[in-house]
Amino acid sequence: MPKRMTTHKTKTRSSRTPRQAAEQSTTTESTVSVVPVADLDSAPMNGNGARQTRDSIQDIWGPRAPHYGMWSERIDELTVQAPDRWVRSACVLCSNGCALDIGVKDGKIVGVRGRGMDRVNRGRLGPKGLHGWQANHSPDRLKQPLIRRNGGLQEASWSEAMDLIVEKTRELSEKHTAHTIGFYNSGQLFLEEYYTLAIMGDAGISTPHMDGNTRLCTATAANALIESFGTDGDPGSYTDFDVTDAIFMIGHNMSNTQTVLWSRVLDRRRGPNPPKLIVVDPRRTMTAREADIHLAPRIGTNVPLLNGLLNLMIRNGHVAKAWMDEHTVGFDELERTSQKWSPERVQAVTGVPANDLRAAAEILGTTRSLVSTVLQGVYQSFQATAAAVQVNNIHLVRGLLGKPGSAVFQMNGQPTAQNTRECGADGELIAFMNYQNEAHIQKIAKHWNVARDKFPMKDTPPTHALQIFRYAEEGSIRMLWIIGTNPAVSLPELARIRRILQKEDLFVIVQDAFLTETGALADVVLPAALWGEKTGTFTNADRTVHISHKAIEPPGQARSDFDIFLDFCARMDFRDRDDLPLIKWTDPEGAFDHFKELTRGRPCDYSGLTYAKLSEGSGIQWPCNEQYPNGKERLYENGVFNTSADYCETFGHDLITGAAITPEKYRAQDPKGKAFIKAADYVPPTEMPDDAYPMLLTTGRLVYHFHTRTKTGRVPALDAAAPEVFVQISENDAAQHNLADGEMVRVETRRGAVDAPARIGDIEAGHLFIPFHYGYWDNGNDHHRAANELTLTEYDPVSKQPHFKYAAAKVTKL
Ligand SMILES: Nc1nc2c(c(=O)[nH]1)N[C@H]1C(S)=C(S)[C@@H](COP(=O)(O)OP(=O)(O)OC[C@H]3O[C@@H](n4cnc5c(=O)[nH]c(N)nc54)[C@H](O)[C@@H]3O)O[C@H]1N2
Ligand SMILES: Nc1nc2c(c(=O)[nH]1)N[C@H]1C(S)=C(S)[C@@H](COP(=O)(O)OP(=O)(O)OC[C@H]3O[C@@H](n4cnc5c(=O)[nH]c(N)nc54)[C@H](O)[C@@H]3O)O[C@H]1N2
Ligand code: SF4
Ligand SMILES: [Mo]
Repeated sequence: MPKRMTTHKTKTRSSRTPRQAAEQSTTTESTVSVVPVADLDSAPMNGNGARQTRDSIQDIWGPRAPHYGMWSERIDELTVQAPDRWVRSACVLCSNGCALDIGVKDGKIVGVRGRGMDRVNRGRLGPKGLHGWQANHSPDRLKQPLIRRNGGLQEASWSEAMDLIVEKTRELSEKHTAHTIGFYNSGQLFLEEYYTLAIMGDAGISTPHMDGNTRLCTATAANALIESFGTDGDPGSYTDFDVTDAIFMIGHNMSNTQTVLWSRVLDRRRGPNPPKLIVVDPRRTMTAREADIHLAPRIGTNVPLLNGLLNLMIRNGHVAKAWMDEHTVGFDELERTSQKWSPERVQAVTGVPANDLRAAAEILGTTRSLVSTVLQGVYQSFQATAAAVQVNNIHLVRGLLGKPGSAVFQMNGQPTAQNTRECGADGELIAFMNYQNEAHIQKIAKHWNVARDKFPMKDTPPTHALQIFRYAEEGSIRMLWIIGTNPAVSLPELARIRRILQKEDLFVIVQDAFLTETGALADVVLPAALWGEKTGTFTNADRTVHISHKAIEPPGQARSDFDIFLDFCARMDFRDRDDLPLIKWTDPEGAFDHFKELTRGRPCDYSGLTYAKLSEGSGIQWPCNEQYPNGKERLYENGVFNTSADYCETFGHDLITGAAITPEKYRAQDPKGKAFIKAADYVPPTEMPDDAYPMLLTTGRLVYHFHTRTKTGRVPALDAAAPEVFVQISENDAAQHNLADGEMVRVETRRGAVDAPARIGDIEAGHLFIPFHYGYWDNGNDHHRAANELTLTEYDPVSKQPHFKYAAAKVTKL
C-alpha cells in the first residue's frame, strides 16, 4: 500500500496570458535608467521609501552600457521600504552569483541592492535577483517539523522529529549496515553545510550513497573539465568577456538563465570591437536572436556538429601545432575522428546547413581570442560529456586558454553547485581529490581524525543520484534523506519517482523551506531556514567566492541546514579516533576554516580566505592563498594542467562507454601536466522518433522562474510574468495539427502526458519544448503539467547526468 498523499491547497491563479512579456519585447533595449515603481503593489510588503531603479520584468537586462575592457557599474535596487541596515550577501538564484546587499527593516527583508564594486555583476541584478527575496516572507513557509501519523503529516516538535530520525538511522545501520541509508542533497545550500554533511555521511554514518541534485545539473561540467584538464574548476574569468573577439554558446540560453552575464555580453556587442557571437540551440531563443550565426541542430546531435567544426578548423590549418605539441596529448585521434565529419555529412545528421557550419568554423578558426560557454543543451542531451569535451578541444587545438579573452566555461547552473562538488557531490572527492589516490584519502582521514576504513568508498566514487533512487526502488536503500531539492518534480519519469517515494518500506526525510511535492510524500519534514536567514559562503561559475550573512531570523522554528546537521551529529554522538566529537566546529566560520585547510595546495585553494576578508571586500576568486592573496583570475596561464598522476582528480574515462581508465594505465602514460584532447564519435540517441511518437521533445527554463518554482512561484511579479506551462511547437507542426496559438494540446511520451496551451514558433520543425518549472503544489495536485512526467530514466555514461533534453513524443489537439 503506498503512503497517502497529502493534498495541496489550490491557489487561485493569475489570469494573465501565459505568453511572457519578454517574448513580446525581446530585443527592445531600454535607455532609461530609472523607471517608475511599477509592480510594487504586488509585493508582499509596501511602505515608504520604496525604490526601484528599473523594471526588470519588462526590461530584463536593463539599459546598455557599451564597453570594451572594463564593465561599468550600474546599481540595481528594488526595496519596498527604506531599510534600517544593509547586510552583505549574493544572489542564490543561479550560478552567476551576483553580489548584493540585503535591505532589512524591523527584522524583515525589504529588498535588495546590487553591489557596484563586485567583479561579477558590477551592481546589476536580474528579475529573479531583484524579486526572489520575497519568497522568504511567504506565509506558507514551513515553521515546524512534521511527522507522518495515520497517513497524514502532523506538526511535531524538533525533539520528536530528530529522535525519530536517529532511531531509524540506528536501527537500520545496526540491523542492515549503513548501506541502507541514502542522502540526496542540493546545489543550493552553503559550503559550510555541504562540508558538515560530507563528514557526517562519510565518517559519521559511513554510507556511499550520497549525491547532490547537481548530478542533474552540472555533473557533466565537472566531468568535462576533469577529462580534459585533470580537475574540476572553470579556468576562465568573467573579465574574459570584456575583451574577447568571439563568443561561442552551445546549449546555453544565457539571456534567460544568466541574465546579468548576458547584459555584459550585450554591452560588449554594442561597444567598440564587438565580439562575434555564435549560438547553437535547436530553438530560436532570445540568445539565438542576438547571434551572428545561429546553428539549430537536431536535438541530440551536438557531437557530430562539434566534430564538423573541428574537422573544418583542422583541414583549414587553423590549429596551433607548436602549442599543442608542448601542452597536449591526443590530437591525432581527434584528427582521425573529426575527419569523418564533412560539412555535408554534418548537414545530413544535424540539419545544420553546410555553409553555416563553414562560417562558424571560420570564426572559431581565426579569432584571436574566444570565450565558449556550455550548458544544459549539452549536459542533459545525448553524449553529454563527449560533446562538452569537444568544446574544450576547440580551445586546445587553438591554444586559446589561460589568457585574457580566452576561456572555456563549462558553466554551472545552481548558485552553489561549485561548492557541493568541492564537498563530494557528482562523484567527486572533497577538495577535488582522487578516490583512487590512497594519499588523498589518507589526507582526508587524517584531517578528520578518523580511521582510513571509516571511509565507505573504497577506490570508487559514491553512488550517483539515479542509482540511489534505483536502490530505493529495489528496496536496498530504506531511508532517504532529501535536502534542498524537489525530486518529485525535477527527476525524470515522475510517475516512477512518486511510486518510489511512496513505498511503505522507504523512510523519507525532506528538509525544505516549503511543503513541496516531495515533502508531501515524506515521513518526516524538517523546516529549513533559507538564504538571508543563515550565514555561509558560496562560489560562482568563475570561481568567485562570496559570503552571505544572516540578515533576519528564520520563521517559526525553522533552522538552518547547518544547525540541523550539527544537531543530528550530536544526537548520534559521532566520534573521531580519539573518541572526541567528530564535528569540531559549532558555527559556519569554524566549518569554513576547517574546510579551507583541506584545500591547501589543491586547485580550489581557499586557504587565503577568511570570513573577515570576504566581509570587508567583495567577491574573491579561488585559488586564494599565500601566493595569490587576492585570488587568481585564470587557471593554466602557463599551459600546465592538473593532469599529473599524483595531482589529478580521476584517471579518466572512455567517453563513449564510460569505462574508467585504470590507475596503472594512466600512470604508465602520465601526461604530467599536458591537457587531454579526447576524441568521440557520434552515437545516435537511444529514443528516436518513430511512427507512434514522431516528434522530439526537449525541456528547459524560462527567465522568470527558478526550477520547481518553490521560490519564484511565490513571488507575485514573477509568477504573473509566466503563470502557466506551455508547449512550444513550430509553425509547420502547428499547421499540421490545425493548431492556433494558445489552443490546448496533449503531449505524450511512453512515460506520461502533459496538457498545455500551444505556443507557436521559434523552434525547429519536429521539435517540442516544455519548460520544466511547473509542478503541482499550486495546481490542485494535477500531475498533467510537469515536463518530467514525460522524460526518460537514462543518463550519460561518464557523468551519470540524466537526459532531460530529448524524448520521442506525440501531440494531439484537445
Ligand atoms: N531563469 C532561470 N535561470 C536559471 C535557472 C532557472 O531555473 N531559471 N536555473 C539555473 C540552473 S540550475 C541551470 S542548470 C541553468 C541552465 O541554463 P541553460 O542550460 O541555459 O537552460 P535550459 O533552458 O535548461 O537549456 C538551454 C538550451 O538548451 C537547448 N537544447 C535542448 N536540446 C539541445 C541539444 O540537443 N543541443 C543543443 N545545442 N541545445 C539544446 C534548449 O533549447 C535550451 O534553450 O540555468 C540557471 N539559471
Ligand atoms: N525536465 C527537466 N528536468 C530538469 C531540468 C531540465 O532542464 N529539464 N534541469 C535539472 C537541473 S539543471 C536542476 S538544477 C534541477 C533542479 O531541481 P530541484 O533541485 O528539485 O529544484 P528546486 O526547485 O530549486 O528545488 C530546491 C528546493 O530546495 C529548497 N531550498 C532552497 N534553499 C534551501 C535551503 O537553504 N535549505 C533547504 N533545506 N532547502 C532549500 C527549495 O524550497 C526547493 O524546494 O532540475 C533538473 N530537472
Ligand atoms: S543573474 Fe543569476 S545570480 Fe545574478 S541576479 Fe540573476 S538570478 Fe541572481
Ligand atoms: Mo541546474
